[in-house]
Amino acid sequence: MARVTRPDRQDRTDPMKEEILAHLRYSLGKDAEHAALYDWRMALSLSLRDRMVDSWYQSTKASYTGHKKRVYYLSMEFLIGRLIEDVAANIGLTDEARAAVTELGQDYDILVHDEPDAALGNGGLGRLAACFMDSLATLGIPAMGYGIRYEHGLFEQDFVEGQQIEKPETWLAQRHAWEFERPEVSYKIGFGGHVQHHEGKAKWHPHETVLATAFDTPVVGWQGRWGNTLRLWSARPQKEFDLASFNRGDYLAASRSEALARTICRVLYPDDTTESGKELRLKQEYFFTAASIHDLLRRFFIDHDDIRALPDAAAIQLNDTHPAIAGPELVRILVDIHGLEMAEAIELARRCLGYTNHTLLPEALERWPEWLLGRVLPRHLEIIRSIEDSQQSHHPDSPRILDHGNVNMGELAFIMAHKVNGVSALHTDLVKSTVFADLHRIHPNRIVNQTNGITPRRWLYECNPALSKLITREIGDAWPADLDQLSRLRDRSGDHGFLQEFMAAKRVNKERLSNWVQEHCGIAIDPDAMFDVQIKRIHEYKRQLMNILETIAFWNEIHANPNGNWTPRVKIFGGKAAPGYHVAKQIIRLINDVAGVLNNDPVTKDLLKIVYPPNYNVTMAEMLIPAADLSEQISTAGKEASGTGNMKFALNGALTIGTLDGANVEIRDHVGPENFFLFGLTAAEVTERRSHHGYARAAIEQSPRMQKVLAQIAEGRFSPEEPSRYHDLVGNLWDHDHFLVSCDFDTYFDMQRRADEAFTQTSSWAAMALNNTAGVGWFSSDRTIRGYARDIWNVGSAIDGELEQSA
Ligand code: 8GP
Repeated sequence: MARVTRPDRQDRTDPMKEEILAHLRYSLGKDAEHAALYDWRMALSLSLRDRMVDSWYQSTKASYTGHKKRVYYLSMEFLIGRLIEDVAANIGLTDEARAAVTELGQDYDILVHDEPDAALGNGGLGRLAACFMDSLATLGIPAMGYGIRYEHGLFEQDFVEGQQIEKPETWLAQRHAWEFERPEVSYKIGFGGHVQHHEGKAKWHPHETVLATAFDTPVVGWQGRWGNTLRLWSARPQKEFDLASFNRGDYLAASRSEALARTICRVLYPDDTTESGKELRLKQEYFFTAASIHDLLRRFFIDHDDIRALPDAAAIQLNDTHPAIAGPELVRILVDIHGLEMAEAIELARRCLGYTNHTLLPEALERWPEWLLGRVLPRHLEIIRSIEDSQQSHHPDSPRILDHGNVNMGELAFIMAHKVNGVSALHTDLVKSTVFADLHRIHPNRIVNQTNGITPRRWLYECNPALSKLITREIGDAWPADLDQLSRLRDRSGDHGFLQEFMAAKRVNKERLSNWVQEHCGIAIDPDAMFDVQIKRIHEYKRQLMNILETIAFWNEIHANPNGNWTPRVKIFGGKAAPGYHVAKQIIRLINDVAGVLNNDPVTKDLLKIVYPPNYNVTMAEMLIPAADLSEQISTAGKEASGTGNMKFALNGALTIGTLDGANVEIRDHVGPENFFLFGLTAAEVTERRSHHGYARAAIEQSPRMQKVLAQIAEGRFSPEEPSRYHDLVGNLWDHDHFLVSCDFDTYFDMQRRADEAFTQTSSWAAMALNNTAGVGWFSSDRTIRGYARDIWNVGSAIDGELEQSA
């Protein structure tokens, strides 16, 4: 396969500036004098998009002509964030774009910040999908990401009197610069109705249908060598609107079908903790999965006649169970349309499918009531029964898919996939020994591990120019596509001058953040203080609660000895709670209440501050992570499947304070245990401790420090206007504490003081920070994708040599 080369920029007669002006005029209908910020931003984006298109076309053509096997990554979430800087960096145009915009009299940074942060995801799983898209393109693996083009992404968070309120997100209120609408790519997706059986054949007659239409965003990898497509589906009514009803004056009836279609892709579900809208979520899942399966089959039949060759042409990856209906859908098409026998269809579908598990939390494992699935997808329920029968006939002791009136989507995904993967070594072991223990016994070679990774392009090169430039000066510019090269920085950990430069880059980022915090939160923070950051979804298992309790304990300690030799700290929080998750919302409120008291305490305010900016998103992460000294990864061991924030922080030279959970275990191995603040029970100890009745009370009774903090909260020290506000939260810690805050509290507090002490030793801290950056090259998502390509997908790269590096 000929290598796809970067379009030669010298060939172009129009420099960037002319292209921007041309887009302003011909795409936006404005001239420079009348253009608003939106027009400039769009013109810049469209100019950058133009520069991606050639490489994107060439790649698509090369995958067709080379008959390359493709990866289809099905995900309900793609948390892509902003794209201007990402695209410019990947195609090597950052400087050119900035210069052009500046010459045109505009402020490049203001344009960049005008772009909405595309938040088509909740958290880790969605951001992982976005990093994977970047790596697939960088590695030249022909791939397509399939998801939903939600009209409203993840809600915008605001705080009113410290409480989270949710506002609709509106990223599509303005035109999305990067996408191409494909009205000609459209599939009918049915719901409901009945199944007709005749002469051994089944035919599904859906009751309602919507059209899925495609919107394509090119995803071009590092240096523009290869481009893939993110194809997001939007729902359209099959019949535009009912003119007869309209003419009768019944305007609501006239647009009923339109309303149904729009509802399907209107919002991203915050997650499953809200009961309402379950049926709609099931419809969303089937909607995008079915459209994607139709689409990949259409592509397959362009150059194949025999459906039996599908596994050689398509690897379909299910990002969690959300697209698990892909198994029954593919079987349905193979049996009902292509006439295959059920057993052969199941086997063929299995050879195409892989399933990634992202969580062990029981509430996050999807289960649909059988009656509901049968009502929305009657033929699929029949097929699920056939899959169940086939599994039971081979393995009578197999766990059931259909169980007590529910359809277990985890079991379905497992049984229909040829490989199932966990996302860190520990998580994969736990998948084998807990949720899927019985299935693992029956299929011992099916579960594999693929430890998560992050794209170094966005998470170092783009978000941390100060450090990137220093690294490039030291080791050359190949590292963004070969992150293992960072290990060469280890040699410099004894070089005082270099360490000073390394920390000077950190300082630049801390100053930038301090200014932002002053401007947006009205809080003065000192860049000399330790910046301690915990950013992620708010959840009991992630233990933001333990962090804020420790903050109060530290505050008490300072009060007891105000002239002590304390290390100043800024505690930074960021994250959203699912709207229906009451306890998580209480934790947010508590953090804000505590911040209100501590930040105004004249005794401690120069030593301890709390900052919690609302509406944490990808863009905010890009600013917070480069400025962090300490990364909080403190989940209850055995609960965080992997984490990816932990990798981003270490890459940017923050030290981790953390438990042996998820990928923390592997990060610690890579950076060296001496460069990591470890505390807490192990996963095995957590299980053991839970078996002791009253473990929380016993632990708290042994910790006067924690008792005092809990008493202060319970007495209303942080909520004087409503002293009982946190009674339940505190009561729950004494009586239940499912996530063992009580058991890890003291060791966490002690380890924080060790971190304080270490931070005062500036040169050894710098060396530890450098060893983090130097040690985490392995966590590039390029390495992860190489692992999937080799162990799960059996695909190659269209760029010579790209998959040959060690995975
Ligand atoms: C997350 C895991 O919690 C995190 O540990 C992991 O790093 C990440 O997936 C990527 O593997 N899980 C989710 O985001 C998740 O389960 N989201 C549910 C809302 C669907």
